[in-house]
Amino acid sequence: MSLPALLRAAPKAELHVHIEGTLEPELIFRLAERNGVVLPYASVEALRAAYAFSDLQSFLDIYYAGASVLLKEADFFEMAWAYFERAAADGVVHAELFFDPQTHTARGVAIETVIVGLHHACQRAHAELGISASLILCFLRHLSEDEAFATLEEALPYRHLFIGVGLDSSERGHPPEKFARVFARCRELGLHLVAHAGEEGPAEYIETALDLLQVERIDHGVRCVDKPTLVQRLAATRVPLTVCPLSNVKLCVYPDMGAHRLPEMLAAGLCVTINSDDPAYFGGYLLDNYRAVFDAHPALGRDAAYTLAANSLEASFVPAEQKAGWK
Ligand code: ES4
Ligand code: ZN
Repeated sequence: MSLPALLRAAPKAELHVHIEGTLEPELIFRLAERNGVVLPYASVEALRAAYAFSDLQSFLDIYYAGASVLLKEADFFEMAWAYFERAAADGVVHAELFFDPQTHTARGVAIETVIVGLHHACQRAHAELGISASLILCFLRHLSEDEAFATLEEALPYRHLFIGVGLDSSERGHPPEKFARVFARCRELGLHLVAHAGEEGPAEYIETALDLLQVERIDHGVRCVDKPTLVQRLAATRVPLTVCPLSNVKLCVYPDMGAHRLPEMLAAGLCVTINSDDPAYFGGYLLDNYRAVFDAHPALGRDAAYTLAANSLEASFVPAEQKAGWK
């Protein structure tokens, strides 16, 4: 089997995808019209033309504007269903979706609307596409600890519909320790814990996410290469890193894919996984991310393809029995 065919055929898990980041411009415009939301862009083309980012914040401003069209349960369902159809075509067998409730509750959307709409899409993905899927609630780190606690409280009636919590949005200036007490509470509730760290922020944020938040995976984590002792620690403990190559290039973490440090992270024995982050904004879904990495790094071959796909299954939060079924 050729390498591109192998990349598609290998069973893969996607562990770092913001479901609001899968909203394609066409769906944004369709939902805006249906919901009577006025967008600050004249057309699909004008919106797409605005997708030129200089850093994380320049992206987040547009991403939050795009999410403003989501009002009804059916909107959340349609967005996630469109993602699952796309993921199935890429050979995704399991997906853990991030969602940002605070982006929606701030606009008066009930958290029930968000969670139930997404949950129905997860159920249908399992029934019709054979994809197992679960939800991870993310706290926006630019907001306060109190607001995170209030969001957690609102979400508790739906505790059975999400498996964990994460931390996303503007990283610099909002270190993990700001949410240490929120994460401690989530841990008591038996939730899985993850956090974005070391995307734009320093390697130290990865360490504080591990030590003070006690996260089980690091989202991005690419800045770990700045600190050899941290790389050794991550390799020894096999804490997974959910790396998002096209995102990193679009948000100027690296000047181009050839400069991405993924090959040396793999060589260091890290549990690296490949993910799409916000595929509608960054130019590709999961398989596009795999292809972009392998195209830019010809030294990566079939071994790397197997390792990356296997890492994604290993790093998922599915029960051990389900993992055994994938082997
Ligand atoms: C995000 Cl790329 C990225 N980083 C941090 N927070 C996010 N939310 C959506 N995409
Ligand atoms: Zn992300």
